[in-house]
Amino acid sequence: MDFANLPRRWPWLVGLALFSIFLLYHLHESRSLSPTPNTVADDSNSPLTNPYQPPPVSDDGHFHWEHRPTHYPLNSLTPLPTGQPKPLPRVQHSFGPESAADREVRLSRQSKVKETLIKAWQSYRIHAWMYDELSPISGQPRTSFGGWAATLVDTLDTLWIMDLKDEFKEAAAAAVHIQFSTSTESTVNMFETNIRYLGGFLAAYDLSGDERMLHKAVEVGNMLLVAFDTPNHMPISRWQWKQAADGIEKQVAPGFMLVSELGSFSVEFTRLSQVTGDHRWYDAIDRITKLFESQQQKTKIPGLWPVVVNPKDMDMTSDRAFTLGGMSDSLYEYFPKEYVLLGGLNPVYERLYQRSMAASIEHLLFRPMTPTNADILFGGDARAEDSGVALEARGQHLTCFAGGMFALGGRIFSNPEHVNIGRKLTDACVWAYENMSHGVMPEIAHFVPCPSKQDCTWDTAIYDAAVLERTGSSAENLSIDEILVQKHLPPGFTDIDDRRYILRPEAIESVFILYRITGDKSYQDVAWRMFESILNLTSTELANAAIPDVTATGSDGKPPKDDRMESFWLAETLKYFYLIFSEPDLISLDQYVLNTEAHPLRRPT
Ligand code: DMJ
Repeated sequence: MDFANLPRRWPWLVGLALFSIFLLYHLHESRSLSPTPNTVADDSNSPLTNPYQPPPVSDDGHFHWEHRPTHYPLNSLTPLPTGQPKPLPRVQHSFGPESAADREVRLSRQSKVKETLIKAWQSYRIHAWMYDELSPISGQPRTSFGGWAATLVDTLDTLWIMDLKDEFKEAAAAAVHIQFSTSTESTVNMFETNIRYLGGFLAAYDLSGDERMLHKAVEVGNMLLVAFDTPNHMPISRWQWKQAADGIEKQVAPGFMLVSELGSFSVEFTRLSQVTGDHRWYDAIDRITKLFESQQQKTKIPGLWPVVVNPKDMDMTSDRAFTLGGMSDSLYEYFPKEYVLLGGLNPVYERLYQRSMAASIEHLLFRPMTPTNADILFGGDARAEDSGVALEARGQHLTCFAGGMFALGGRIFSNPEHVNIGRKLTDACVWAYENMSHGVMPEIAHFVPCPSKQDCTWDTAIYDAAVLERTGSSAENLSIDEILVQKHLPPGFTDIDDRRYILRPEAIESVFILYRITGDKSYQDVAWRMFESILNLTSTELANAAIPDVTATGSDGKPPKDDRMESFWLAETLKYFYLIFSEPDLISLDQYVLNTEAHPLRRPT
């Protein structure tokens, strides 16, 4: 060492020292996010040339989930599939030129949707900023999903898509300060955390490229992974986060879990592995997928999984209740979406889709008897009895997503019959909207199932008998006409089991997907009628409110309202209404898959 020249060289030496510290730091940090050493053969399957680097950890005084010791370390990790994504069939219709008149109508409808979003967002911003929800009548803030600003995170990508970039910037900057190391609630719902928060941050990152959104996604992902630290690596769905953070008590997966809660981590976890190059998340969902596949033909209705499963004992064969609706829905929705997100490189998702849809067509889908003999289908429920499978001819608003699922699956797997089924399922929900007195479908209703899906003729005697059966002894002294009036039953409906409309998206979701797939412009008109009806019932001074009974009529001619606005109103419902009136290449279904909370995630190219 030439000490005489040291003064001239010191800036260079200091630079070298700083660079070495930087390098050591990043090597250390990337190890803490990388798969367990030696368990993944190599990283060549990472879709990234620059694997994810977390931001420098400052001693911020907060607990970090990735530092919690693991009780059940993994012996091996399944990495993301390797290879070039397959060239999948085109999803969207090839749209031609649009007339000036059509464009004018479309844009004016779209601007009304945007206006509705802006009003709700500004009210949230003023009255409930950083809380989970705004109460749309009282203006009170509300905590409902962990206390991590659910509406803010869920709406990030909607703001981006609607070109509200200043609002996006403000929300993204605020989101950086959300603390996932703690929660205002003692039990956290991992399904909701995954679809709303992880999905929300991933889409915000995919659309904007804002690295801070990726860091937040990783934070949420690290927390979610702790719920998989169980002996068999199956997750806990209703999670006592505090005990988990303490790390003293070992966790075990529950013996009772809703099947959608177990089966709906795949899309978000896969995207997180893709954008970070860290396979731990993909490995976690791959274990669940393998369980679903191993039991698919062993359940009481082979091809389908029951509503309740047992992750603790890894058993899905006991429960007898089956549906495509609430508590099962996104399990099925995610098979074609996960296939697409993986660029067709894991064929298991096609098998899961094909077998479950074949069983659904046979056991769950039914044609309701309607006065106009409409050729439509609802997704009902089924119960596996010892004597055979019994159909419950219930239609749920939640099941309205199935039209979009069949249509997307039909396109991806080149099956026009599935696109056709998707259309009929979508049309049933549209029919239900249009036949309600205020133009909005209730949460759950019963219908008369036609004996055949092929043809069906209205029969008043059969309908009346079904209404009387559903009504039971409470209507002994009433005539059929009195019952129909008293129960506000539109023709074709035999009962309305749950009269709420809670600002849900599933019907417009399928209408949007069918429009993008078929190019049928009548779906834009359907969407507009739905939008006007929903707005007419739900608008408040501040935003939009849930409706406890869509059949009721108050003194103002409308049903009363509930003081509740779930974040999916901004994340999903308004996004779909906006997108159906946008240029078809905005969030093209050939470039994105939308998670079950309508968060668009980039497909591989
Ligand atoms: C949303 O959180 C998601 O769409 C979920 O899959 C079902 N329920 C709500 C919307 O209704």
